[in-house]
Amino acid sequence: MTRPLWLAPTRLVVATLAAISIVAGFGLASAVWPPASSPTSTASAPAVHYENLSIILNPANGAPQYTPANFTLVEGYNIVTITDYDSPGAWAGCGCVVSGTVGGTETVNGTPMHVVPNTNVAHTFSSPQLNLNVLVPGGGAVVSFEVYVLPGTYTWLCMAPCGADGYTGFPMDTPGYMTGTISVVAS
Ligand SMILES: [Cu+2]
Repeated sequence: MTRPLWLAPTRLVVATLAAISIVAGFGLASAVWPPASSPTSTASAPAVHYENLSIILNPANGAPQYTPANFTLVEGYNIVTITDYDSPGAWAGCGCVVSGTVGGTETVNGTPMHVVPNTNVAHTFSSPQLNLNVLVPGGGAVVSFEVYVLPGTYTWLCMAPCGADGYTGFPMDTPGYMTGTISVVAS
């Protein structure tokens, strides 16, 4: 029995269509699946640690104090918020330039600033080791800044003249009030 003449061309067409489908399928697969070397958005996103500080008036002696004064940050990017419940205070002669933060800015009540008006800078959050200088207005202001830090132990202090003798005296130079320790742990 002889094979019908039309069968061979049909098989050829079917085989050709199958081959095209396989090639097209691979093309689609490679368009959908990223190569193994491509970075994924979730794996490489840096984690940010958040730390909230307040400046309150000590209930026993009325002196302004950071709370907590000793705290931990995590290696990498940290966003620190300081709420200052002390009274507003002008600081004549203060250049009040922000340094050591991401972008060289801080926000005061949500407004980004590189220089903070010295008509109200009650305290600072500063660390010479980190070249960090953040100005903190009083009267309930909320200051926020981002900082990149490496593991270690750093001292912070307030540099505004809030002591009994201006730039010296309680509570300025008193640990737990206007100076303290930042511990940065490895991420
Ligand atoms: Cu101070």
